[in-house]
Amino acid sequence: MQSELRKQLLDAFTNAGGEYLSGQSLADLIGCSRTAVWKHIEELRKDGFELEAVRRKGYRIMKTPEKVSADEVRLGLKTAFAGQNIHYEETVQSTQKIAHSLAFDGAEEGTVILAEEQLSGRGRLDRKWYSPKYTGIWMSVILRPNILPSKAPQLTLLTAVAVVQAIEEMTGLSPQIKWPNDILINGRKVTGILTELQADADRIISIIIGIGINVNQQEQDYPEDIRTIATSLSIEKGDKLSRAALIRMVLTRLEKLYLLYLEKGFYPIKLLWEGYAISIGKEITARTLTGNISGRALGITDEGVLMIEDSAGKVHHIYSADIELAE
Ligand code: BT5
Repeated sequence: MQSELRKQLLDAFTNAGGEYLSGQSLADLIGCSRTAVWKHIEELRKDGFELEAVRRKGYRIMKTPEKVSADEVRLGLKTAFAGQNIHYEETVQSTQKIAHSLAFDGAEEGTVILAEEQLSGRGRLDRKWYSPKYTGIWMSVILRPNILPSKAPQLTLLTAVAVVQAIEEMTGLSPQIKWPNDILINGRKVTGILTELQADADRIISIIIGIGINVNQQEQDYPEDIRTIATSLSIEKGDKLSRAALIRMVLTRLEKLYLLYLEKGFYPIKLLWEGYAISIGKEITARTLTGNISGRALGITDEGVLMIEDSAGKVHHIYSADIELAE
């Protein structure tokens, strides 16, 4: 919808203070047909506005969508750097893309890019991440750890622990982690993490951690191809949740674990991670770019690499894969 028309329409509803406005008066106001008004109303509904239509009375606004403002997130955020600088956008292609360019331009450590909606949210290997408006947390965090590029995957595992702890704290639910980057509740995916790097051969310049958390979606909000594999905190909890509060919890946990990691290395993170891991001791198949490996998941190494023991007793080290659990 053209933004000027949309603004006029929303202003009219705000000024009406909950009273009905007829289709004709709206049409006159914004200078278009009643059919066009109806189309604009449908667009607003798609964006989370609740608009009631009553015959012979017209339309009135019942509820505006819940946005997450950067100020609301910052309010009460007690971190030293994570989220102290928030770059907020309503609609983006991908928060990762923006994060890359801000990082390249020297954005400080802990800078967060937060969007209400992503038009081409990305997963690993160019897969899509479905990121509808006002329902989830779609954010990227810029970190600048002084570690070797080969250690970057550890930050994915660290972030998974931070998100699980935040979800536990907020909802009392018990999420589990499927190596390396999926967070599941009752076997369905509630969060995905994507770690990307800007690095020289032997030095990380910045690491960009993309976090996608499904918060307030309902089952019918998902496209069919992921309806049976995805869930949201609201579906699992039966309640709507404050995205701003959850973002604060994630950033607080993330900073704490990150500082621990910089001081003590990966080992303490590994111990925490194992406490939440779904696959350890189970029969799994790892689908890698070079083929599949099936066997029992032994755990992760001190570096964060997954170990699978096949039926011949050979232990494979897996650096990157999608994992399937045997039924
Ligand atoms: C991931 O990839 O799980 C990483 C997702 C990272 C998303 C964040 S949002 C903020 C930042 N900006 C971005 O553009 N991305 C990051 P992967 O393991 O490849 O999983 C992708 C698969 O998950 C897809 O192929 C679908 O099957 C499924 N999927 C897509 N959208 C989903 C959703 N909203 N909830 C659950 N599953 C989803």
